[in-house]
Amino acid sequence: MGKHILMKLPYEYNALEPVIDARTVEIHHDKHHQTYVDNLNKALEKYPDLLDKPIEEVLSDLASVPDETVTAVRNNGGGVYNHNIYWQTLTGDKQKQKFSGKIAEAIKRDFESFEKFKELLSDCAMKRFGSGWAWLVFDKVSGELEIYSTANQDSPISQKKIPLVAIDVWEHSYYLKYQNRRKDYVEAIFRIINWDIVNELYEKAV
Ligand code: MN3
Repeated sequence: MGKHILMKLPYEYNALEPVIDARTVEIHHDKHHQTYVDNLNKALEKYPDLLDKPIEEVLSDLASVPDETVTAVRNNGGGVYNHNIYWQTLTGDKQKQKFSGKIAEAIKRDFESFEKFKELLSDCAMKRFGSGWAWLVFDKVSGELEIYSTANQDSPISQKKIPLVAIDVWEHSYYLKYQNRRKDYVEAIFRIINWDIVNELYEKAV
């Protein structure tokens, strides 16, 4: 496999407007996400065996990563993988924003309703102090959906959970447009979730 490369955005920079402005998408993807890729490659340059593995495999087994580089891999590998999920599960396409499929049934089963789910995930995103992520994940052990947050770039995949919806609450994901109003960004992001893809991820996970 060799070096990690930055995933291509599945849409134009302006595709998520007005929820997320083009400039934010451009900087977030081309600069922030790219930096995680570069630093991950640096962190693994002395470990060709690890560099050859898909990042989700490395993150799923951080115990196999040498001590001297594990923090850099956790932070930058998480940064690469978490953003891959983030871009992939957002869309400007109205058709794909329809809450439907097996995932919709499962959300209603585990959280009562879409409104309740939204309330719980928003609340989780608001309570994450500082930088981090709020997630909807599938927990392989319990067989249920779960909402929780991680600090920094820690990834659910390192905790045996499969990420389905990702809300990046680092300020770089919203500051240009929303400044300090994380709540407005979180409220708006529910309008651009790509339920088609989230459903696919869910069906693959169960
Ligand atoms: Mn980010």
